[in-house]
Amino acid sequence: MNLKDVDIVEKFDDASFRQIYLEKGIPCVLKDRSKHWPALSKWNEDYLAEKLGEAEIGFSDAGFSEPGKNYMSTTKKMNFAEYLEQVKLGTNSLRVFAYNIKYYCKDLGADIKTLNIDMKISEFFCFLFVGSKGGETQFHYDIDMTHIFHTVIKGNKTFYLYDKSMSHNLYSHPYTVRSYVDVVNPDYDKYPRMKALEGYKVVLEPGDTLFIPTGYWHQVVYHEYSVAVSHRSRNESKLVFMEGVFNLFIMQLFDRFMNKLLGDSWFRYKERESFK
Ligand SMILES: O=C(O)CCC(=O)C(=O)O
Repeated sequence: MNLKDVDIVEKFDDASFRQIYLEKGIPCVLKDRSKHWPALSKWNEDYLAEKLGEAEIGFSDAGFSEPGKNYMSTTKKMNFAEYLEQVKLGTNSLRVFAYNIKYYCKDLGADIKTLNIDMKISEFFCFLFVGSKGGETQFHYDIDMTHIFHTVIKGNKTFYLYDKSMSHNLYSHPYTVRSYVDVVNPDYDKYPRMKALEGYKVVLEPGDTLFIPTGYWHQVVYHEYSVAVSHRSRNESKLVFMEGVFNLFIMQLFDRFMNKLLGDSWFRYKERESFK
């Protein structure tokens, strides 16, 4: 498996970003796009607990990848304040996955400003991600086929990234946006095609914004308590936009229906297909 470093863009200009990364679909880390956000200085645990502590949130665990589980399904609900207490004690590796912060908490939402990039970036679909040591977001690409700008506010975590052309070597499951391989501990006996994988690895730190092009596979590993938000920008291609609509409203619902109907045997069928 070949893992390259992601380019770090220190001096941003829109034309170069568009030409070198956006149009070619190559990820990069943008430095300082978020330095004017109040979130970077304000979002300590006490402040988050004050603003969001009472909210009952659905949390995800590693079972995100277990047979029969749906993409984005949650495992447990609890108050955010209770979760933060458990994280402080190091007793919880659950994660908040894609919680619409601008919709559910206007005060925290106001601490996130624009990225000052010359693209149509959705202000409404701004999602919060929280996790801690031991937490992991398994392999997937984003179902709506948008470009993602993922900005870390606290802590650091590692992203593993692969282009869509690597789907075959990632044993992607049909009717889903999921792969069940683990690039951190690759099992080459079970998944020999993984040896041919070529992708990127990057450790993100507070203030870094990772650009994840449409349809890019990613697996995320938390090394410590980390808080991040992601912005989305619609792909300019109508065809890609339609693929996102199809994924969300047809493919995903079909997969959920089959999960309910056939459970484990539906998962085993998709797994067999992924080996072909
Ligand atoms: O950081 C995470 O836990 C997941 C991030 C992710 O999957 C995304 O932004 O699409």
